[in-house]
Order: sequence, then structure tokens, then C-alpha cells
Amino acid sequence: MTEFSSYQDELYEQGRHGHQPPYPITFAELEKKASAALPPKVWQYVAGGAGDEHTQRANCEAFQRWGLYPRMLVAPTERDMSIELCGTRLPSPVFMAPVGVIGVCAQDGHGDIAAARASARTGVPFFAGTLSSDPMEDVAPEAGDTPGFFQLYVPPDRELGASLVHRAEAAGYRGIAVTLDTWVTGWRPRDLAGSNYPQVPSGCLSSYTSDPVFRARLRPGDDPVETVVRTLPIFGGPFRWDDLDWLRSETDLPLMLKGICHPDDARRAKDHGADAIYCSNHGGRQANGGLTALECLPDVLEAADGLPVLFDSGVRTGADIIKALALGATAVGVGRPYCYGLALGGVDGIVHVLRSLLAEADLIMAVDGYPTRGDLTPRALRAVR
Ligand code: FMN
Repeated sequence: MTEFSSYQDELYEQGRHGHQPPYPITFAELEKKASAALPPKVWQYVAGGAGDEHTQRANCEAFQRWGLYPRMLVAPTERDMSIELCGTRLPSPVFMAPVGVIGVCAQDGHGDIAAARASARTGVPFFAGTLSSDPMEDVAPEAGDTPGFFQLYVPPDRELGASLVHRAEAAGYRGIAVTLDTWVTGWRPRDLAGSNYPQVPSGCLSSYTSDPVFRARLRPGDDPVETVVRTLPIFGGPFRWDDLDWLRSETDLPLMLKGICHPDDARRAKDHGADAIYCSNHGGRQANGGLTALECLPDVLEAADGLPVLFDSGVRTGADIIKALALGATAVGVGRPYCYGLALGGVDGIVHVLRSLLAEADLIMAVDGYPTRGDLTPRALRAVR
């Protein structure tokens, strides 16, 4: 059992020796400092969302409409947040969501490696992205004993898609999240205003440029990065139900479908052999539809009918994590918070962000009297106006 609350003790102990916390404690401060630390185009790409960003803001605000009941006379001195996800035991239900440009959020341009190292240090798994600064094979071992997962954008070229999948298997990733909501890039005013596409993602094409199928197709003199940008929809292309059947036939790794928000899609995903549903609206980056991922979660959970349901979009605090778990999510992901930690402090910055989220979540379980993940049920929540 991991004592996540011990991070609080460490911070107070450092204070006794005259050291202030090296990185911000609140998300608001983290965001403010990251905006100053990142190059403007990278900042706009990471922080921005679709349309007027209503959905992106609403994702965060949705958590305020739930309140947690404190339960007294329980005082659990030990808490157990561990979970099982698709056959993999994890010390906590928190994960780092796939972030394609995480590579360029790091000062040295190797953010995927930094995320993997933070994963090794915290036990928080990460999803290596198809869009990565370092090839997936170089990233995987950096996570040490912490299991990692691979996020797949499916290129229209199936031979290339199959190659990415088989490389992920060989590299030891424990599952594949196929991203469904980004087959075309959403309307992103911040990037449009700065003509900022595909400059930022093009720093993260090494899983394509290192791919043997891709390389075999290069002609003498072709520049690999140029060729990807010219010939591939770098976020994948149209992906439909029969494509899913093809993908299912290519791998025995657990398949998680990322971007499912409608219960009918969750039901159909199960029929098509998905191993997990990943309820997300891409942090409001893709379609400014107004419906938050959290609002979609209960119906998706019901339709998933026992399949694990991963969740992300708008999680900013330990309290948000606990609320998503109480609604029924199997595991809860963060996106922008760890990007900002990386921007400020590299591996240490990510570790700080993850340990802070876990410590807050753990302390809420302590104070509110929920000893285990299993005690967090919808009965722990009340809807508030
Ligand atoms: N999701 C993917 O499935 N693949 C990606 O390549 C990807 N790139 C992202 C890049 C950035 C800069 C951000 C912020 C998110 C990206 N996402 C990607 C979405 C995240 O996986 C996740 O769904 C989202 O960030 C969660 O919302 P949050 O940022 O509010 O925590």
C-alpha cells in the first residue's frame, strides 16, 4: 500500500529546514508559471482548445456540481487506492493521458522520456503517444517497473498502422488506446491565429520516421519529417467500426477506445471486442460541443456494463480525481497539469504535480472516511447547484 499523503509531510519537513516547495501547489499558479516558461506557440497549442473553449472550461467546472459526503468515525489511518486495469495492477487509479507534443514541452525536447522517468518514480503509468519526440522503443524502458500504455493514431495506411501496433507490443506496452476523436483536427482558434499547425506537432514525429514500413517507402533524398507532414494525416485518418475489427485482429493487447462519450458507442465498442472504454472529450481540444466528459461518464459507465472505463478531461485536483472515481471511473487521467509540471521542472516538475494530486486525493479519503477505492461509490456524492 502506498502512502501518497507522505508528500505533504515531506513538504512541511522541507519548510522546517527553510525550503519552500520548488513548484506551485495550486493548478492556477502552475498554469500561470507554465505560460511564462513555454515558448508562446507551444503554450498556445498546449493550453488552447476548440472554438471559444467553452467545453474546455466546462470540463473543469463540471466537477463543482458534485460534492463529497464526509463520513465520520471511520478515520482510516491506511488507505488503499490500488486498482487493476486490463490485467495490470497499479498502485493508484491515476494516469498520465497521452499528450502528443509532450516532447516539446520539455526544455531539452525529450518530454516523452521525462514523462516515462516520472512514471518510473511515481508508479503513475503514462500513455506514450504516436506523436513523440523519441521513438516508442526508446521511451518504454525509461518507465522502469511502471507499466506503460501506447496511444495510437491509426494512419490510413494499414501496413504502417499494423507496424506501429506490433512495435508497441514488442516494446512492452501493456495496452493500446486508439484515439477516435482526432481523425480530423478540430477548430482551434489559438493555433489558427498563430498559423501554428503543423509546426508544433512536427517536432514529435519520430515514431513515424523510425518506422521500418515508413522508411522502406522513402525515396533517396526524401526528408523523413517533411515526408510525414506531406503524406500522412499525422493524427491518423478516418477510423470506423470495420477499421476497429481490423485493429482487433492485429493485436491481443488490451484495446482501449479513447473519445467515447455516448452510451450507444460504448455498447457497440464492447460488441466489437474493446477491452476498455476511455471516456474523454480530448480536454475540449477537438469539438466545442458543450457537453463535458464528466456529464457523459455515468451513462457511459452503465453502457460499458462491467468493462473498465478510463476517464479524463478537466481533472485539476485530487478532489476531482476522487469524484470521478466515486462516479465509477476505473482510472482517471490528467493531461495539461503534467505538461505544465514538465515545462517548469522537467522530470521533477511532473513528479511534483503527480505526487501533489495523489497526496490531495489520499488525504480526502482519509479526512472523509473512505479507506479503499471500493468505498468510493456514487453514494459518496451528492449533486449540488
Ligand atoms: N490525446 C491523444 O489521444 N493523443 C494525443 O496525441 C494528444 N495530444 C495532446 C496534446 C496536448 C497538448 C494536450 C493538452 C492534450 C492532448 N491529448 C491527446 C488529449 C489528452 O490525452 C487528454 O484527453 C486531455 O488532455 C485531458 O484533458 P485535460 O488536459 O483537461 O486534463
